[in-house]
Parts: sequence; C-alpha cells; structure tokens
Amino acid sequence: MFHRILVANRGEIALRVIRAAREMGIDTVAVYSKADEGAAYLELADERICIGPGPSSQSYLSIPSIIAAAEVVDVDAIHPGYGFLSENAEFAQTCRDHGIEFIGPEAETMRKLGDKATARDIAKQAKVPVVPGSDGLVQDEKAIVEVAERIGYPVLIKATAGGGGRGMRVANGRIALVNAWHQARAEAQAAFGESGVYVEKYLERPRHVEIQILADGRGRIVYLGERECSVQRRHQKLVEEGPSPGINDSMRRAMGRAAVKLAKAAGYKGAGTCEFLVAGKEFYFIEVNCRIQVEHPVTELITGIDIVREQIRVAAGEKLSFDQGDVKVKGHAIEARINAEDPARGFRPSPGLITRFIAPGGPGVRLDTHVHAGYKVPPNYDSLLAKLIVHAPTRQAALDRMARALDEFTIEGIKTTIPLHREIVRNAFFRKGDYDTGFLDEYLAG
Ligand code: MV4
Repeated sequence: MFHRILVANRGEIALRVIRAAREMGIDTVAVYSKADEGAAYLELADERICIGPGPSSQSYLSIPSIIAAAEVVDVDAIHPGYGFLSENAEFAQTCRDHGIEFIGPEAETMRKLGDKATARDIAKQAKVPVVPGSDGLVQDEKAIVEVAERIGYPVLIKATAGGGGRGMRVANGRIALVNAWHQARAEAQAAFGESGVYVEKYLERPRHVEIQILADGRGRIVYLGERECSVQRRHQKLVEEGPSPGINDSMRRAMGRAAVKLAKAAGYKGAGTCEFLVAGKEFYFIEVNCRIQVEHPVTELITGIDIVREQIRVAAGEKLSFDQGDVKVKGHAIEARINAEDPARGFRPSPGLITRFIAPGGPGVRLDTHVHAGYKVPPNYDSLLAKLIVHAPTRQAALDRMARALDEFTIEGIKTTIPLHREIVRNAFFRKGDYDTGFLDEYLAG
C-alpha cells in the first residue's frame, strides 16, 4: 500500500480524499494555490504545499507545478479528484514516467475513452447499445447528409473531444445540417484544438442515468448500481439520486452489465462511470467518465462501499475484495449540490465571506464540505460549496429527510442554491420521480 499520496485538487473533493487516506493510514500532502492559502481543510492533510498563483492554469492545472511538488515531498501516488487534471491522459502518463502512481485508469485507456467517437466504437464492438448514428467521425458534407437521412432528423452533432455537453449542435433538416456541421467543426477546433465530430439521432428529453463501476485491473469488474442525474442546468447537475426512479430492475441489470462489458473491452482499471441516456424503454451508452465523480456519495450510501478507498486500493495493485454478488443496493440516497450561486440571477457566482454556517445533521444525513463560518469563497474556481446527501429506507423517506435537512441548513453572507433545492424537493413531479433532462429548465421558466 502507498505510504504517502499527493492530492492534486482542492475543496470538498480534496478533503474527501484526505479523509479516505487518513482512515487507511496513508499520509497526505495537499496542494494549494495562493487563492486557497490558509483554508482550514488544508490543515487536515499531513502536509501542504503551495503550487502557484490563483489561476488554475498556473496551479491546479499545471502539470509541471504538481509534478515538482510531488517530487519535493516524495509521494508514491497522486489522487487527481475530479475536474482539473483528473481525465488528462498526458498527466497520468507524466506521473507514471516519474515513478508516481496516478490513481486512475491507464493513460492509454483515458486517451481512448476521452475521445467520444472512439468510446462509442468500443461500446459498439462490445455490443453495448449506442444511439443510432455515424460509424466514427463524419469526414465531409456528403457523409453527414447520408447518415442523417438514414437515421432521420433531428440529429445531434457532437465533438469527439467534447463531453459534458460542450460543442454540440442539433439539426432539423438538410440545409441546417450542413451549416451545423461547419459550425460544430469550427467550434470544436477552437475549444479543443480538435475538429472531429460524429453524429447521433437527437433524443428529445432523455433521462440521464449513469452506472458506477470499479475495476481492479486484475480481472474483476463490478457495477455499483446507478445514479439518476437528470436534474441539471446547462450540463451542471444539481440533484442526483439512486436508485433511479425512472428505470425498472430489468433495465437496471442490463445497463449494469453493459457498463461492465464496456469497461472490460476498454481494459478499465479504477473507479469510473458509464453514462447512458434513457428514452422510453431503451437505453443508450454515450460517454465514460474516467474519474471519481462529484455524486459518488449517492452510491456509497446505497451500497456501503467506500469508492475512494477502493480506488486507492486498486491503484496500489490490490484486488477488489468483493464481487458482483456481494453488491447489494439498500434504500435510497439523494444528493443536493450546494453552490455559491444566485439562482434568481441566472446562477451568477456569489463568492465572498460566509458569515453564518449551520450544518444539518441527524439520522441518515451526510455533508461533504470544506467550508465553515468565516470561510471566504474565492472567485477563482467552481462554485461547489457542499454536498448534502441523505439516505433512508425508501425514496419517499429520503425526500422527507432531504427536505428536513435542507430546512436545517443555514448559510449566510453569500447566495446559495439551498432555497432552490428546498423547492425542488417539494415539487410534485420530482416527488413522483416523473422528470427528465428538461425538468429544471421547465421549472425555472415557470
Ligand atoms: C444527447 C442528447 C440527445 N440525443 N445525445 C449532453 C451532455 C452530453 N454528455 C450528452 N448530452 C446529450 N446527448 C443524443 N443523441 C441530449 C443530451 C443532453 C443531456 C444529456 C444528459 C443530461 C442532460 C442533458 C441536457 C441536454 C442535452
């Protein structure tokens, strides 16, 4: 097992990794930028080291700065958290080239799956259902028109280097399609330095359901149930829950098996997520996320498995200590993401000093946060302040528990998404489980 790991991230996920490591008897080194200097959570690491100024490009995204820090403090491994360098294949490779284990999949796996058209190809090869669409990238106008007229409009053009919704264009007919194709390519080139695009049938208001997987790279791959993530705005999730209220046991099992098949075909190692869209009675693979995700606690609460701990164990070369038959989903969990944003003003970031902070607690309540009264939310980064996760025997009980916990939660000094969550959890459609990816926009539009 590792003796010391460096946590190449900040905020709540840095703290989550520090906690897992501490329970495993592994020392931690936290890195921080000037904008995070003095943050209380940094004191919970065994050591901390400044890696640069506030801008991410010169700190949390700087491979040389992080590798230099890791060399100075002499760690065995680096945990990348989510965001920043977590899905950067070059970073994974650089870590390993320096004799430092990257806590995540092989660089080559990340490269393949990070390219969405390649991930789609791997899925198809593995007989995992994908949305009807192109075979690989579409190379010219003629090819895209052919694909569109075979599958029927509307179609969705996606950047192969994209993901999380960036670089997508819907087209409803031939003329629009050719324009959209040129626009999508230009946009992808500008955003990702890679113009490759592929096409899929556009699904109207699908559900977004994802499967958590764990692979030890030694032959064992398990799925840990699913999370329903359809409550989102501009590809930012607000609420996640598990099990999904929108699928039945037969789809659940088929999706889990599909995720494992895909992971096997890709030679996956570590914790990962296979994303699917659900439309009617069908589900379709769309992307793999090669990282621990924000919403992983939902799965931890319903399975009792510490995913970050397992991620560290398999990175250190240990086998998974359980198999699929040992994974039992118990009860229901819901997560509310608490962001420093003002929903009344278009979710404008609301950084600044937290003057009052009263945390919810009691039975079945988990709060993952690095903030407290007196904490100053820096303007530089993602606005996630806290994740409130509840667990209860049934979905109804979990909804009531979430409503109660949100009512206990007080944050003053800045605007947060807490009031919006109080409304969502009481919304009749949400409570019935009758929602899809169009729910939040529709709700906000009134
Ligand atoms: C789609 C789709 C409809 N049809 N693909 C958005 C993020 C990226 N991961 C995939 N996304 C979508 N892909 C086809 N063929 C609709 C979306 C989509 C979406 C997906 C998941 C969660 C929220 C979403 C919001 C808008 C669009």
